[in-house]
Amino acid sequence: MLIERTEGGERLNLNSPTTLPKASAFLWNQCMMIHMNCRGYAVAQFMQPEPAKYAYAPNLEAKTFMQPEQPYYAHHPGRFFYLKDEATQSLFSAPYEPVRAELDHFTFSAGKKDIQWFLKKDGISIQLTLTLPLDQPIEIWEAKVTNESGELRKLSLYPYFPVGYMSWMNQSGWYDEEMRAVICQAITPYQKLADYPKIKTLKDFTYFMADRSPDAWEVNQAHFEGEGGLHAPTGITQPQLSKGDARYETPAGVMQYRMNLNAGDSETYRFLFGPAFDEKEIYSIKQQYFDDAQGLIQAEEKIQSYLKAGAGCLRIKTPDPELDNLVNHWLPRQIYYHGETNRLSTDPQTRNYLQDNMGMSYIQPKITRNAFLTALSQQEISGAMPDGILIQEEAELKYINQIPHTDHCVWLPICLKAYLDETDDYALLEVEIAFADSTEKKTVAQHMDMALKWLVENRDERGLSYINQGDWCDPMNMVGPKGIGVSGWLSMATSYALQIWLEITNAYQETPFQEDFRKHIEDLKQAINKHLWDGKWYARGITDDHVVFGIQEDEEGKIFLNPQSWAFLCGCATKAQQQVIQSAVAEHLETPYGVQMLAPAFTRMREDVGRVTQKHPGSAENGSVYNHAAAFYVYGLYQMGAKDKAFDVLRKMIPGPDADDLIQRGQLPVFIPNYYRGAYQQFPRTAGRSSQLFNTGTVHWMYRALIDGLFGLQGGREGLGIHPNLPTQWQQVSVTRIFRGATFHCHMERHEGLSALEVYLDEKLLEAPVISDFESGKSYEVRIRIPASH
Ligand code: CEZ
Repeated sequence: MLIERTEGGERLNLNSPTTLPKASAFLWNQCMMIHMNCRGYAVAQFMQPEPAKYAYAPNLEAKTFMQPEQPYYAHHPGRFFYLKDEATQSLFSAPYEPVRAELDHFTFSAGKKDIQWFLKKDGISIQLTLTLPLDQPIEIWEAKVTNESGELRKLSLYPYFPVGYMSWMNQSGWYDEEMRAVICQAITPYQKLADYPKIKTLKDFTYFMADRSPDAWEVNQAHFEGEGGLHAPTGITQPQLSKGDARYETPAGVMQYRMNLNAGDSETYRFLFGPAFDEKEIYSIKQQYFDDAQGLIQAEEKIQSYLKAGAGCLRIKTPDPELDNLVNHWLPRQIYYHGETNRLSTDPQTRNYLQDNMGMSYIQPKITRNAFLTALSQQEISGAMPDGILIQEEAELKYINQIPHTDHCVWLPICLKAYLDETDDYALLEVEIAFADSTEKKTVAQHMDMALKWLVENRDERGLSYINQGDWCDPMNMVGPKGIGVSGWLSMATSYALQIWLEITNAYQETPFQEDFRKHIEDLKQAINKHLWDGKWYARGITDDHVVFGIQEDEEGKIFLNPQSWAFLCGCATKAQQQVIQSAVAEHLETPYGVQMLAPAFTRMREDVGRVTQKHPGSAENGSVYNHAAAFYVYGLYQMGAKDKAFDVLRKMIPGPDADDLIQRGQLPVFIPNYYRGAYQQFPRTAGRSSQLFNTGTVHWMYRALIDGLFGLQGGREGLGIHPNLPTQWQQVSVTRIFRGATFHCHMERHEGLSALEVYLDEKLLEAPVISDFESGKSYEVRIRIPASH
């Protein structure tokens, strides 16, 4: 078995370091995240408050966001443990890199609060565990070495934590006896005088601390590696590490522990690795975790209860155990990660911030509420939303947030609806807040009206929405920079946003712009059909030079998924059009790994579309199975009632369960990646390969599609509505739905001879499929009888 679930699905184990060499898992806490690859490579970042590293690449690294398909190489940052047999001098390393010796047993085990490895080689077993505390950027490592060989073994264990190239200005490292730590110090490189006040507050120390004194150590990476290379470092081939330091040299944390292990005996070592402001802080960390016997225990309890609070509102048991496992364990965890960390940025893109918080509606709605208020307080008095939301006092708009995108306003009502469905907190609409550029206060409802009016006004004479340098699709930057080009998708999204806003306001208090908005919805429908329908599907947009693109005549980028999905959502397509579109999507976009974002993928630059066409065909927005876009399609399909197709597309977002599928995707089903490679026709060899990137808006929409669509347990003003859309092949499912503080144990089953859905609440048949009469804190049994034909 290549992968295996243990502890009731709480853990997922991979039993090879080579079959899925990029397989990974991630941990996070309130101020850091670490992405651990099964072979020992790591990418870790902490917030101070901007994201920063404490273990670096061996050369100067550009500051950038997390990369898809992160390439690993021998000197890539990682956490490694060499084990040398003193008698035979034979060497291997845990978890697998850098020695790459064939192991007798390998298990990489992804858990929710920890990552573990169980390894065996020549009668010695090594168990590694990585955990994080709740609120400090610290990796807590435990290495347990056991002699299972039946005879006395003389061994040396060498944890090797490369620190990398810290700075071209100043970097050094030494061993401190009292702290039992390798301490590395640097100055974050800078040149502007104005940066100095910030620079001097940074945590520029990296430490690697042990709970017991080593026999020897090495801090100089080059001396450690020597001529032997990382496969057989010179430092290790000698009897003892040379206790060196690094003086404007690249540091590493290496220690040596000699042990004489009798048969059956084991030794356990603990280490802490992380950034610090100064030696005083390092010392206090030592006191907290190593000098106080309760330190590590308390840390574990805290992170455990923190993670429990992110369990989400669905527990399912369906005929599909892999889906159950993802939904019950990993999906809410990934949503929680987004909602808590904002993808480790201080200026999340507005659309990401709103969608990430949409997901939080199902996990911790209070956070969603605050996020809406934060976002709206940064709206301009013109109604426009900024490209990014500043969530730290000194944050500024960086990278992609300096590029003008026109879609940010549409996410407001769309995400707000999920929050209101879940909480019924319509009082939020009455909260008064000011603007980024005005102290005048208006209610949330008025802010929303203004956002929608901004969208309505930012349309051309045809009535279509301007795209400027991008919409949802970040790199579609050359369609409308002259201020002429329009987005087909955004025109639809604007219509959908208006409709959702009318739904919200009609359920509470009508907007004064109701009539106006209604008219715009109708106008948009006309304009979309007049200018963008190409006979088989909707075009993606019209360029600055009035060229319609994403149509049958195009050789590349003929068909884009988003305008099709959102045509379903905004209701601009007739029944007949919907059918034609579905067939076209099936023909051009569907693959065994999910539905592609566009096809054929662009192989050359299209200067009237932009940067997206320069991405490698089949990667990211250029025709991958971009799961965020696929999730919109799923949501649209559920809205149309295409429940079997919706499930089929949704299911393909999860790697496995077949070994072939897992190997091709190269990823464990412990998160949904932002994409799987597409260009299925053009590059079948790489199609399906995971980006390994767990930052993605997909998860919120997937969860929402499960709640509103598949299980149809969506909240509303009257209470919990019940409209399941189970795939035809499912006879029955059990779903525990936590909703507004109450717990509903729902059992859904198909029955012959039923003409309509029947819902029994504690065995009493309800008149309509909605549960209104319930109390927070109580549990209910709900029996749902579904007509066999539904
Ligand atoms: O970023 C995402 C954005 O965070 O791409 C999505 C967009 O909706 C999200 O808001 C689709 O474009 O080239 C680029 O700039 C890329 O577009 C990336 O930044 C992209 C990556 O997937 C990073 O997560």
